[in-house]
Amino acid sequence: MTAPMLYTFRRCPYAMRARMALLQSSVRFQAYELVLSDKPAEMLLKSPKGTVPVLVLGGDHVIDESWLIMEWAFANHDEGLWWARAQSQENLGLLALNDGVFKEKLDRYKYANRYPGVSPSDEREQACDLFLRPLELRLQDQAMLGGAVPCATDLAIFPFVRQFAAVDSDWFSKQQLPAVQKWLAVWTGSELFARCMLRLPVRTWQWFDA
Ligand SMILES: N[C@@H](CCC(=O)N[C@@H](CS)C(=O)NCC(=O)O)C(=O)O
Repeated sequence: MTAPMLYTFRRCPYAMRARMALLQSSVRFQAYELVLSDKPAEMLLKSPKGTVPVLVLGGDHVIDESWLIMEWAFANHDEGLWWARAQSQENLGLLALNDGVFKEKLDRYKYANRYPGVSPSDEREQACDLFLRPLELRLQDQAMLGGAVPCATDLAIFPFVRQFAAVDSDWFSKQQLPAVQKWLAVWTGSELFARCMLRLPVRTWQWFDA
């Protein structure tokens, strides 16, 4: 098999989860760090919807949804059962909330200027009510979403919580979300995250040898 090739964007939380899953499952891959305003024609031919990440495998096999890239990665190698533990009803429910209402509120909070008439502080409050407080309750009982140990849901979700926290880190640090704050600090300080945030030159294929 030719090496998997990933079109990616370093700061995209969907691309982060894909890169971490590939690294965690020991898949050796090449990566193309693109410029969002100048997506390569070859990528758009393979995935016309134009979002990253896109994983190109041998032949015509293309996976252009981050969660499905994670599934493919863990199907390759998953000694720690990171994928299996992500399949519980609770974890799938959390993922749906993250990719749905939380992402929507995050965008309206972070990029408020793109949403005229929207109150960023209302969006932030709703994001807490609908997602971060339920997440807090889960994490008060267990260190990770996989239980005592991580799973694919942790990887899929924390890049979005990180983005939310970074909009106003001072405000975030003062919220009554101690378990979420601790969990986020563990992940942002992890070796896996550092490896996934490797800086690559743009518009060129490189081995992702983090
Ligand atoms: N459902 C997709 C969403 C991916 C997505 O929306 N990625 C953003 C970057 S964070 C993107 O490529 N947006 C297109 C653009 O900005 O042109 C997935 O999970 O892979």
